[in-house]
Amino acid sequence: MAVTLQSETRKQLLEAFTGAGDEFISGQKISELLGCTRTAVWKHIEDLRNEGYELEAVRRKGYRITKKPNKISSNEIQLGLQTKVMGRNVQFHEKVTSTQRVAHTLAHEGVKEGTIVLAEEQTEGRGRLNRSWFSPEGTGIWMSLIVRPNIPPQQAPQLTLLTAVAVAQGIEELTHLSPKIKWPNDILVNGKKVVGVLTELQAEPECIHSVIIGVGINVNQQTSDFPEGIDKTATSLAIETGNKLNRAELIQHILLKFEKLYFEYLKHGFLFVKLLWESYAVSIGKNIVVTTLNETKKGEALGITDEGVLMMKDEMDNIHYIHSADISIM
Ligand code: BTX
Repeated sequence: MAVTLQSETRKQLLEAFTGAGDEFISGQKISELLGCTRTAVWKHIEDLRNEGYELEAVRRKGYRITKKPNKISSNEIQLGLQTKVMGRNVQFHEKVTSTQRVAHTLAHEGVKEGTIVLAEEQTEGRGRLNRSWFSPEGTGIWMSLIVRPNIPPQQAPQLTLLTAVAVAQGIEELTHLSPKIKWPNDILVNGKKVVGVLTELQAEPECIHSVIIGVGINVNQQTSDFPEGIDKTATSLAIETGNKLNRAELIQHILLKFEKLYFEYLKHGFLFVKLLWESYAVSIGKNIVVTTLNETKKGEALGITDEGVLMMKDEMDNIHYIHSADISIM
């Protein structure tokens, strides 16, 4: 109980500072707002400083925040978040094996749709096909989002494509970079991978219980931070823009984009997502190599079907429908 009260007060205080913008708020006003003594106000201000906020204190004027920490705590995500559902419930961890694993347990326990699990670091971040996802501390966005769409399980891959569009839109809005999507789940900037999306299901043959959408975004890493093996293929938004980004702000943008697309998709179907996806696609019309678990095929990427399946034409003009594979562009 004490912890809840403490975090509620912190939230109120941060909301007041956010609302005030560059203006100072007097100690008197803060104590009225929080219903606590001036000494308690001072204690809260000190706590904020310890959390990494920089505050200016001026006699007879009060306090104002001059710099926020680049943290992705629950408070930082929720302050200024404009969504109704997505990200309204945040489970934040400093360190987990994988946010997907945590989200699976929560989804099973029946948490609300739109719940997100976030971590500063993953020790066993995972990609598709049991591959690993490099998730070092404090530099990226390692997030799993839980949704419960009323769609047949075979349509769930559409959500991977929808998520890729939402993330690309969010990045575009905040950075003015030109992200491209490589089927099915990579987002590239200047030809290098900056985002991976992993969609997992809890479902029965006819019905989905929940979809757990994992999004990994390289935000503030420098080139030397990437280990051998991915150092030539991976990049981060900071490398590409030359600036560090506020991760909480990027999460807010992406959640809002996702929410708009998702509810529109549930109402009107996949077609408009498909068109948006194609506008970001890097592979359409190009010669590609498709690698599945069992074979490798070459041909021209024609586009995706209404179900989000990749269509490829081989040298004999045969059309192949690719449900799951890795592609590289020749
Ligand atoms: P993927 O299988 O398409 O990509 C994994 C491959 O990408 C790896 O084999 C490696 O070559 C390369 N790679 C690994 N880490 C990185 C990185 N940080 N940046 C660029 N390339 C990398 C993509 O799978 C799906 C990744 C989803 C990650 C999120 S993070 C939050 C959530 N929790 C979790 O455990 N996974 C998801």
